[in-house]
Amino acid sequence: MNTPAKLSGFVAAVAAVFGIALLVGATVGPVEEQTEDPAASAHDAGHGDAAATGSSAETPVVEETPGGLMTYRNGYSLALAETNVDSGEGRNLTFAINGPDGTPVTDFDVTHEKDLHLIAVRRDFTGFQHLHPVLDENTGIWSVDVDLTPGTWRVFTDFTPTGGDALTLGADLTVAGGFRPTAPRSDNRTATVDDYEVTLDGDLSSGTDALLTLTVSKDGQPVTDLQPYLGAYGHLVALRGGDLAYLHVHPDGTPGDGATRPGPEVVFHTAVPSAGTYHLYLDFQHDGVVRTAAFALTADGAGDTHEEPSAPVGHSHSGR
Ligand SMILES: [Cu+2]
Repeated sequence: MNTPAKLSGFVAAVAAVFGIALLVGATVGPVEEQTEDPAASAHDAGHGDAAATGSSAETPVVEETPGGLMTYRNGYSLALAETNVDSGEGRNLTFAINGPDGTPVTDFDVTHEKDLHLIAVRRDFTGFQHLHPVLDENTGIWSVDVDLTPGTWRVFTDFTPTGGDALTLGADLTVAGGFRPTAPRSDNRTATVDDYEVTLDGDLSSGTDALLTLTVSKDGQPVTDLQPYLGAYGHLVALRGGDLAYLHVHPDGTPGDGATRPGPEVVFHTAVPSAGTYHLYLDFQHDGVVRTAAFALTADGAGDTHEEPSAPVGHSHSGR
Protein backbone atom coordinates (compact mmCIF):
# COMPACT_ATOMS: atom_id res chain seq x y z
CA MET A 1 0.00 0.00 0.00
CA ASN A 2 2.83 2.19 0.84
CA THR A 3 4.77 1.51 -2.33
CA PRO A 4 3.63 4.52 -4.36
CA ALA A 5 4.55 6.79 -1.49
CA LYS A 6 7.91 5.09 -1.19
CA LEU A 7 8.40 5.36 -4.92
CA SER A 8 7.63 9.00 -5.06
CA GLY A 9 9.94 9.44 -2.11
CA PHE A 10 12.61 7.67 -4.11
CA VAL A 11 11.95 9.83 -7.13
CA ALA A 12 12.20 12.89 -4.95
CA ALA A 13 15.46 11.62 -3.53
CA VAL A 14 16.84 11.03 -7.02
CA ALA A 15 15.72 14.46 -8.05
CA ALA A 16 17.41 15.90 -5.00
CA VAL A 17 20.62 14.10 -5.84
CA PHE A 18 20.41 15.35 -9.39
CA GLY A 19 19.69 18.81 -8.17
CA ILE A 20 22.79 18.70 -6.01
CA ALA A 21 24.81 17.31 -8.90
CA LEU A 22 23.63 20.16 -11.07
CA LEU A 23 24.55 22.62 -8.36
CA VAL A 24 27.98 21.08 -8.01
CA GLY A 25 28.43 21.25 -11.76
CA ALA A 26 27.43 24.85 -11.76
CA THR A 27 29.81 25.75 -8.99
CA VAL A 28 32.77 23.72 -10.24
CA GLY A 29 32.63 25.31 -13.66
CA PRO A 30 33.79 28.79 -12.74
CA VAL A 31 36.50 27.41 -10.48
CA GLU A 32 38.00 25.49 -13.39
CA GLU A 33 37.84 28.57 -15.54
CA GLN A 34 39.63 30.42 -12.87
CA THR A 35 42.62 28.14 -12.62
CA GLU A 36 43.27 28.88 -16.29
CA ASP A 37 42.77 32.53 -15.76
CA PRO A 38 46.14 34.26 -15.51
CA ALA A 39 44.55 37.51 -14.46
CA ALA A 40 43.35 36.17 -11.13
CA SER A 41 45.02 38.26 -8.51
CA ALA A 42 44.26 39.00 -4.93
CA HIS A 43 44.99 42.69 -5.28
CA ASP A 44 42.23 43.27 -7.72
CA ALA A 45 39.63 41.06 -6.11
CA GLY A 46 36.34 42.78 -6.28
CA HIS A 47 37.61 45.72 -8.25
CA GLY A 48 36.15 45.01 -11.60
CA ASP A 49 38.54 42.46 -13.04
CA ALA A 50 35.78 40.00 -13.77
CA ALA A 51 34.70 41.85 -16.87
CA ALA A 52 38.21 41.77 -18.26
CA THR A 53 38.65 38.05 -17.62
CA GLY A 54 35.52 37.14 -19.52
CA SER A 55 33.89 35.21 -16.69
CA SER A 56 30.24 36.06 -16.65
CA ALA A 57 29.75 38.85 -14.19
CA GLU A 58 27.69 37.57 -11.28
CA THR A 59 29.21 38.55 -7.99
CA PRO A 60 32.89 39.08 -8.72
CA VAL A 61 33.72 40.13 -5.19
CA VAL A 62 34.67 36.84 -3.59
CA GLU A 63 34.78 34.24 -6.34
CA GLU A 64 38.55 34.08 -6.66
CA THR A 65 40.88 31.79 -4.81
CA PRO A 66 42.31 33.99 -2.08
CA GLY A 67 45.99 34.89 -2.16
CA GLY A 68 48.74 33.19 -0.23
CA LEU A 69 47.39 29.64 -0.49
CA MET A 70 49.58 28.76 -3.45
CA THR A 71 53.31 28.57 -3.98
CA TYR A 72 52.87 28.49 -7.76
CA ARG A 73 50.42 30.71 -9.58
CA ASN A 74 50.11 32.22 -13.06
CA GLY A 75 53.55 30.88 -13.96
CA TYR A 76 55.22 32.52 -10.98
CA SER A 77 56.58 30.69 -7.98
CA LEU A 78 58.09 31.43 -4.61
CA ALA A 79 61.33 29.51 -4.09
CA LEU A 80 62.73 29.62 -0.57
CA ALA A 81 66.47 28.85 -0.55
CA GLU A 82 65.89 26.65 2.49
CA THR A 83 62.66 25.24 3.84
CA ASN A 84 64.08 23.81 7.08
CA VAL A 85 65.99 26.26 9.23
CA ASP A 86 67.15 26.79 12.80
CA SER A 87 65.36 29.10 15.16
CA GLY A 88 66.81 32.41 16.27
CA GLU A 89 66.52 36.15 15.97
CA GLY A 90 67.63 37.81 12.77
CA ARG A 91 67.82 34.58 10.79
CA ASN A 92 68.74 35.39 7.22
CA LEU A 93 66.16 34.15 4.76
CA THR A 94 66.80 34.16 1.01
CA PHE A 95 64.42 33.37 -1.80
CA ALA A 96 63.60 34.07 -5.43
CA ILE A 97 60.41 34.77 -7.31
CA ASN A 98 60.71 32.65 -10.44
CA GLY A 99 58.88 33.82 -13.52
CA PRO A 100 57.12 31.97 -16.35
CA ASP A 101 60.50 31.39 -18.05
CA GLY A 102 61.81 29.67 -14.93
CA THR A 103 64.37 32.32 -14.04
CA PRO A 104 64.24 34.75 -11.11
CA VAL A 105 62.22 37.89 -11.70
CA THR A 106 64.14 41.14 -11.19
CA ASP A 107 61.59 43.73 -12.31
CA PHE A 108 58.75 44.60 -9.96
CA ASP A 109 56.22 47.38 -9.78
CA VAL A 110 56.17 49.39 -6.59
CA THR A 111 53.06 48.77 -4.47
CA HIS A 112 52.58 50.53 -1.14
CA GLU A 113 56.04 52.05 -1.62
CA LYS A 114 57.89 48.72 -1.94
CA ASP A 115 58.80 46.21 -4.63
CA LEU A 116 57.82 43.31 -2.44
CA HIS A 117 56.20 42.84 0.94
CA LEU A 118 56.99 39.77 3.01
CA ILE A 119 54.79 38.55 5.81
CA ALA A 120 56.06 35.79 8.06
CA VAL A 121 53.76 34.22 10.62
CA ARG A 122 53.85 30.97 12.50
CA ARG A 123 50.93 28.78 11.54
CA ASP A 124 49.42 29.11 15.01
CA PHE A 125 49.34 32.91 14.41
CA THR A 126 52.34 33.61 16.59
CA GLY A 127 55.26 35.85 15.66
CA PHE A 128 53.74 37.97 12.89
CA GLN A 129 56.32 40.06 10.98
CA HIS A 130 55.84 42.38 8.01
CA LEU A 131 59.22 42.91 6.34
CA HIS A 132 60.76 44.39 3.22
CA PRO A 133 63.47 42.19 1.75
CA VAL A 134 66.28 43.58 -0.39
CA LEU A 135 66.72 42.38 -3.96
CA ASP A 136 70.09 41.63 -5.55
CA GLU A 137 69.22 42.69 -9.07
CA ASN A 138 72.09 40.71 -10.56
CA THR A 139 70.89 37.38 -9.23
CA GLY A 140 67.21 37.94 -8.49
CA ILE A 141 67.81 36.75 -4.93
CA TRP A 142 65.90 38.46 -2.15
CA SER A 143 67.29 38.62 1.36
CA VAL A 144 65.76 39.52 4.72
CA ASP A 145 66.33 38.86 8.42
CA VAL A 146 63.45 37.20 10.28
CA ASP A 147 62.99 36.31 13.95
CA LEU A 148 62.06 32.66 13.98
CA THR A 149 60.81 30.54 16.86
CA PRO A 150 60.42 26.76 16.49
CA GLY A 151 57.33 25.62 14.62
CA THR A 152 55.87 25.74 11.12
CA TRP A 153 55.78 29.16 9.55
CA ARG A 154 54.05 30.55 6.51
CA VAL A 155 56.00 33.00 4.39
CA PHE A 156 53.94 35.27 2.13
CA THR A 157 55.36 37.38 -0.66
CA ASP A 158 53.09 40.11 -1.98
CA PHE A 159 54.32 41.72 -5.19
CA THR A 160 53.51 42.80 -8.74
CA PRO A 161 55.90 41.57 -11.44
CA THR A 162 56.36 44.27 -14.06
CA GLY A 163 53.95 43.55 -16.86
CA GLY A 164 52.00 41.08 -14.76
CA ASP A 165 49.27 41.05 -12.17
CA ALA A 166 49.59 41.43 -8.43
CA LEU A 167 50.25 38.13 -6.69
CA THR A 168 50.58 36.79 -3.19
CA LEU A 169 52.49 33.52 -3.07
CA GLY A 170 52.96 31.53 0.13
CA ALA A 171 55.34 28.79 1.21
CA ASP A 172 55.89 26.87 4.42
CA LEU A 173 59.07 27.17 6.41
CA THR A 174 59.85 24.65 9.13
CA VAL A 175 61.85 25.94 12.06
CA ALA A 176 63.60 23.29 14.13
CA GLY A 177 63.09 22.89 17.85
CA GLY A 178 60.44 21.93 20.37
CA PHE A 179 57.43 24.16 20.62
CA ARG A 180 54.06 24.38 22.23
CA PRO A 181 51.38 25.69 19.86
CA THR A 182 49.54 28.75 21.04
CA ALA A 183 45.84 28.16 21.62
CA PRO A 184 43.62 29.70 18.94
CA ARG A 185 42.85 33.31 19.69
CA SER A 186 39.23 33.99 20.43
CA ASP A 187 37.68 37.10 18.96
CA ASN A 188 39.14 40.28 20.38
CA ARG A 189 38.37 43.87 19.54
CA THR A 190 40.94 45.48 21.78
CA ALA A 191 44.66 44.98 21.39
CA THR A 192 47.43 46.34 23.57
CA VAL A 193 50.94 46.93 22.28
CA ASP A 194 53.47 48.79 24.43
CA ASP A 195 51.64 51.88 25.74
CA TYR A 196 49.07 51.79 22.97
CA GLU A 197 45.57 50.42 22.89
CA VAL A 198 43.84 49.82 19.58
CA THR A 199 40.15 49.04 19.26
CA LEU A 200 38.42 47.51 16.27
CA ASP A 201 34.92 48.41 15.12
CA GLY A 202 33.02 46.88 12.25
CA ASP A 203 31.93 43.40 11.31
CA LEU A 204 32.99 40.89 8.69
CA SER A 205 30.42 39.10 6.60
CA SER A 206 31.16 37.02 3.55
CA GLY A 207 30.35 38.67 0.27
CA THR A 208 30.04 42.10 1.81
CA ASP A 209 32.56 44.88 1.57
CA ALA A 210 33.19 45.55 5.24
CA LEU A 211 34.37 48.79 6.77
CA LEU A 212 36.75 48.30 9.66
CA THR A 213 37.66 51.21 11.87
CA LEU A 214 40.72 50.96 14.10
CA THR A 215 41.13 53.56 16.81
CA VAL A 216 44.52 54.16 18.37
CA SER A 217 45.06 55.59 21.83
CA LYS A 218 48.10 55.95 24.02
CA ASP A 219 47.90 56.14 27.80
CA GLY A 220 44.15 56.61 27.44
CA GLN A 221 44.45 59.58 25.06
CA PRO A 222 43.49 59.42 21.39
CA VAL A 223 46.51 59.50 19.08
CA THR A 224 46.02 62.25 16.49
CA ASP A 225 49.50 62.38 15.00
CA LEU A 226 50.01 58.97 13.45
CA GLN A 227 52.78 58.91 10.87
CA PRO A 228 52.35 57.55 7.37
CA TYR A 229 53.61 54.02 6.96
CA LEU A 230 53.77 52.58 3.44
CA GLY A 231 51.68 55.47 2.16
CA ALA A 232 48.90 55.12 4.69
CA TYR A 233 48.23 55.67 8.38
CA GLY A 234 48.02 51.95 8.83
CA HIS A 235 48.59 48.71 7.00
CA LEU A 236 46.25 45.85 7.74
CA VAL A 237 46.79 42.19 6.87
CA ALA A 238 44.04 39.59 7.30
CA LEU A 239 44.69 35.86 7.46
CA ARG A 240 41.93 33.28 7.60
CA GLY A 241 42.01 30.77 10.44
CA GLY A 242 42.61 27.18 9.33
CA ASP A 243 44.36 27.81 6.03
CA LEU A 244 45.94 31.26 6.36
CA ALA A 245 44.32 32.59 3.20
CA TYR A 246 45.82 36.05 2.77
CA LEU A 247 43.44 38.91 2.14
CA HIS A 248 44.13 42.36 0.91
CA VAL A 249 42.74 45.12 3.00
CA HIS A 250 42.70 48.59 1.53
CA PRO A 251 43.03 51.77 3.56
CA ASP A 252 40.35 54.40 3.10
CA GLY A 253 42.05 57.66 2.21
CA THR A 254 45.69 58.59 1.97
CA PRO A 255 47.77 60.97 4.03
CA GLY A 256 47.81 64.43 2.48
CA ASP A 257 44.57 64.06 0.54
CA GLY A 258 43.06 66.84 2.64
CA ALA A 259 40.40 64.60 4.17
CA THR A 260 42.25 61.77 5.89
CA ARG A 261 43.20 62.57 9.48
CA PRO A 262 46.32 61.14 11.14
CA GLY A 263 44.29 59.26 13.74
CA PRO A 264 42.93 58.36 16.08
CA GLU A 265 40.80 56.44 13.57
CA VAL A 266 42.17 54.50 10.63
CA VAL A 267 39.58 53.05 8.26
CA PHE A 268 39.94 50.03 5.99
CA HIS A 269 37.68 48.07 3.73
CA THR A 270 37.86 44.43 2.78
CA ALA A 271 35.67 41.62 1.52
CA VAL A 272 36.12 38.23 3.14
CA PRO A 273 35.52 35.22 0.90
CA SER A 274 33.75 33.00 3.43
CA ALA A 275 32.62 32.56 6.99
CA GLY A 276 35.39 31.86 9.45
CA THR A 277 37.71 33.51 11.89
CA TYR A 278 40.10 36.08 10.49
CA HIS A 279 43.30 37.18 12.17
CA LEU A 280 43.94 40.87 11.60
CA TYR A 281 47.29 42.58 12.03
CA LEU A 282 47.47 46.37 12.03
CA ASP A 283 50.87 47.99 11.50
CA PHE A 284 50.88 51.64 12.50
CA GLN A 285 53.61 54.18 13.05
CA HIS A 286 53.90 56.68 15.87
CA ASP A 287 56.93 58.50 17.28
CA GLY A 288 59.05 56.85 14.61
CA VAL A 289 58.26 53.28 15.63
CA VAL A 290 56.11 50.79 13.74
CA ARG A 291 54.03 48.59 16.01
CA THR A 292 51.63 45.75 15.30
CA ALA A 293 48.24 45.25 16.96
CA ALA A 294 46.67 41.79 16.57
CA PHE A 295 42.96 40.96 16.47
CA ALA A 296 40.69 38.06 15.63
CA LEU A 297 37.21 38.52 14.23
CA THR A 298 34.69 35.91 13.14
CA ALA A 299 32.79 36.52 9.91
CA ASP A 300 29.31 35.20 9.34
CA GLY A 301 28.60 33.33 6.14
CA ALA A 302 25.67 35.40 4.95
CA GLY A 303 27.08 35.72 1.48
CA ASP A 304 28.76 32.34 1.19
CA THR A 305 28.26 30.85 -2.24
CA HIS A 306 28.02 27.14 -3.01
CA GLU A 307 25.79 26.35 -0.05
CA GLU A 308 22.78 24.11 -0.40
CA PRO A 309 20.01 26.59 -1.02
CA SER A 310 17.60 25.18 1.55
CA ALA A 311 20.12 24.84 4.36
CA PRO A 312 20.64 27.78 6.65
CA VAL A 313 24.21 28.97 6.62
CA GLY A 314 24.64 28.23 10.32
CA HIS A 315 25.43 24.77 11.56
CA SER A 316 22.65 22.38 12.41
CA HIS A 317 24.92 19.72 13.90
CA SER A 318 25.92 21.49 17.06
CA GLY A 319 24.01 18.86 19.06
CA ARG A 320 23.14 21.01 21.99
CU1 LIG B 1 55.10 45.79 3.29
